[in-house]
Amino acid sequence: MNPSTTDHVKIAKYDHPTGGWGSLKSLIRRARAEGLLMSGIWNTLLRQNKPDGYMCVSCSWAKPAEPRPFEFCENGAKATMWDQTKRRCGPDFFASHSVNELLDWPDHDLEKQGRLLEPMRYNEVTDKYEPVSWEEAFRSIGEELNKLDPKSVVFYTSGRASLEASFMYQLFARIYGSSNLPDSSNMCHESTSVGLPECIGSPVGTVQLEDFAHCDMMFFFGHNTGVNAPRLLHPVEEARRRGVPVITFNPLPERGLKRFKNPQDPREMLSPGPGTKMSSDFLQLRGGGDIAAMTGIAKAVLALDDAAKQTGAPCVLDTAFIEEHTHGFDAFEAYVRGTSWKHIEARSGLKQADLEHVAYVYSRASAVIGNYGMGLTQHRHGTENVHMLCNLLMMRGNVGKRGAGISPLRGHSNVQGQRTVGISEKPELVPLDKFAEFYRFEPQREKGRDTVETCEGVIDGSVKAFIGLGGNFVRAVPETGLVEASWRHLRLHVQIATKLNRSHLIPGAVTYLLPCLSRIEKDRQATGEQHVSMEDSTACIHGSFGYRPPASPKLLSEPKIVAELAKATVAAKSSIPWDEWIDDYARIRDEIERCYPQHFKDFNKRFLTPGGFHRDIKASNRVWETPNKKANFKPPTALETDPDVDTARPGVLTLITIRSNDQFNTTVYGYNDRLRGIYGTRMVLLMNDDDIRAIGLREGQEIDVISAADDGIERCVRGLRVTPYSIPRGNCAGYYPELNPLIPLWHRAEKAHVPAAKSVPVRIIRPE
Ligand SMILES: Nc1nc2c(c(=O)[nH]1)N[C@H]1C(S)=C(S)[C@@H](COP(=O)(O)OP(=O)(O)OC[C@H]3O[C@@H](n4cnc5c(=O)[nH]c(N)nc54)[C@H](O)[C@@H]3O)O[C@H]1N2
Ligand SMILES: Nc1nc2c(c(=O)[nH]1)N[C@H]1C(S)=C(S)[C@@H](COP(=O)(O)OP(=O)(O)OC[C@H]3O[C@@H](n4cnc5c(=O)[nH]c(N)nc54)[C@H](O)[C@@H]3O)O[C@H]1N2
Ligand SMILES: [Mo]
Repeated sequence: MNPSTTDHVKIAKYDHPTGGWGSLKSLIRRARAEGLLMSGIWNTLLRQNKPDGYMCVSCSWAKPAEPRPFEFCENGAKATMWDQTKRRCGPDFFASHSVNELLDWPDHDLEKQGRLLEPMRYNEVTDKYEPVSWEEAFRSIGEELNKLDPKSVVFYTSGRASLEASFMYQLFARIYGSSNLPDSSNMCHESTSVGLPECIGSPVGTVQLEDFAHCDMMFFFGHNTGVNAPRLLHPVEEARRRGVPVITFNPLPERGLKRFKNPQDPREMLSPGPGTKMSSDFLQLRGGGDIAAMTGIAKAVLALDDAAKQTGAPCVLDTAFIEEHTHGFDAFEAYVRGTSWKHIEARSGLKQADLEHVAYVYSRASAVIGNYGMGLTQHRHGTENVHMLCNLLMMRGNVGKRGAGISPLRGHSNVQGQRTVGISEKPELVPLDKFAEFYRFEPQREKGRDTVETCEGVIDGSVKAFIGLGGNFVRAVPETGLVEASWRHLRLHVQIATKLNRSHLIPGAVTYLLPCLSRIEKDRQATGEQHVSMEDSTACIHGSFGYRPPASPKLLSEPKIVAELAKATVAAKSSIPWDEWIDDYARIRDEIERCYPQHFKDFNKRFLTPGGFHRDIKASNRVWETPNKKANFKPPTALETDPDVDTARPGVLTLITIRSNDQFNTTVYGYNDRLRGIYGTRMVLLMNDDDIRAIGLREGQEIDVISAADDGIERCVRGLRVTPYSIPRGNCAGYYPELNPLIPLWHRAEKAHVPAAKSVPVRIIRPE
């Protein structure tokens, strides 16, 4: 594949704040590139994240009931423009490029061709995609599915599809006889979905948007907020103005949590100042050092509590909360006391005095929010990272009260909601009995495959068919080499998508590309215009109203495609009136309410509420849905988040894979990462100066990177540029998905199976 690079590479220091003029300039350039400058796109953006508008297709951050005039950020606007581009990728394009030729194109160039226009079928003889009618596509896919063992068929969902589409999709899979329902969440916050219930009995966070206005301290662990959820910078900025300390832990000095200039505030934009200082303290810890860092803070909190007891001052621990609500504190306390500062410092890369300072600030705050992202979840001990943040918050009663709580910052705009309405490979999380009773079919009760188990099945041949409701599975998963090679043995490969990506270029025996409407577009069905809904990171459900004309008259909506696939495959196997549901999506919402009454009461009425309606999260009210009905302290098994990687071996570095400011997951908008000062290329390896010297490299040199997993599998990415950067020794960083070929499939979070993409053992070699 051509590397992700251009002829105009520049690496420079970027000292400007996030937001500011850089943000606006970047948007105008993007509008021009997509042919949208004079197209009404600015009017469209005014409807983004508004109660009567559409929900942004980028991140999952909360949408306020009283939005700002511009309730969008630089990256949300980029996502809209990328989605609503004037470019079109129709049959002409496919007639002039073979699939083999396209495999050489970088990710950016594939998606840049624009919106897919009509259904296409892969022709092995010509090695090209060719147009096919919808009727023929559905008929043929149904016929293929009915020849296969349902257990060998995987139904993947990327986190963008609506609640309505997702609910129908999982019903279709289950009626067909499969519970192989992996989701992008398996690569993302599954460590949260597994770790949080063990501690607090809820798979989702406990914080709502208004809590940010009432907190008096915040933690950020491993989240690049300025890039991946920029609208969250507004409540953080407001909190900073109130003097709220924000303490950030990250191996990279990410700009967004350093300085921010609000592009929506003319006074700030016109003032020459550097913008708001977003983190009161920024602790540049070693990658994978979070358990150690949090143990250090907990240790210092215990020391402060000991001192308070001696002087008769009020306790620092919230003993009333611990006694009434929790279990396991004694074991946790013993673990913390038994861990030495020497180990904590060595593992975290931070100083005792700095962690004591954090503990002091924490001990003075009465309502604390713990925000986190992929820096905690994508490790071997990702679930223990999540436990540890719960432990730290629970020591001072910071769960289930106003202004406080745990705040996993989810990824895709509806990834959390999909799990809520049944997209899950774990049968115990799904109301199967209700489905069986309401829709008269016998669902598969065995556990299905998650994402990495799907990859294993593709490699060993037990997975025979893959249907993707969005996403770019082959590019997003680890072990790219083996997965791509084995993918070609699939019998059936179907992708429902808006734009061309690399996964579409790896055909099976029978391969279809089914183009769909984006939710920014109007969706007309028999009873008129339809709306959909999604759940944000704070468990609020919102309606989303399409606004733009469809990119092509031949596109179908995701719910419609799912219904037609179901009709072609399992028409007579349940009592579901697929056509009636499609005629009026309100009927799908009624069914969601019937299956999930606790969360979706009066769904059709309430989803129109400005700011959405909040799902019933019991832990937010200190009701713990754990087996012992308590909130549980869970001590970690080790200080190290990635214990089986021996980075002490000479020449082994731990690679952190990251996103740039110019991408949404595998969607690469461009080659500039303005906020990190990297222009014109993504083929960089960010390294500590001392490591560069120790390994005998020089700045700008081209190197190859290989896996240091030593498991007999060769993994290599060629042509990276040595780039000195502020990063702890022993760590290096580079972009996802280009570096995914280096991640072993087995290198994943225990239990949750999230690929450990933030701690990949690698070595550097110089090309001959
Ligand atoms: N514009 C834009 N928005 C997005 C996305 C996008 O690609 N582009 N993706 C969406 C999706 S699906 C997701 S999941 C989220 C992802 O949003 P994030 O959770 O922010 O994910 P990453 O970009 O992978 O960045 C993780 C951060 O963790 C830091 N980090 C790495 N290792 C460690 C560690 O061991 N400890 C700590 N404390 N920090 C560490 C990295 O330096 C980086 O700043 O964003 C969503 N929003
Ligand atoms: N090394 C490494 N690997 C990672 C990560 C990492 O940090 N490091 N992050 C992981 C994470 S957090 C995630 S969530 C996954 C992401 O994995 P995925 O969710 O599978 O990937 P995306 O890049 O979000 O999918 C992009 C594609 O979705 C399609 N698409 C866009 N909009 C729509 C729509 O409205 N409908 C439909 N049907 N299709 C649409 C387009 O065709 C586009 O090409 O990657 C994971 N992989
Ligand atoms: Mo994600």
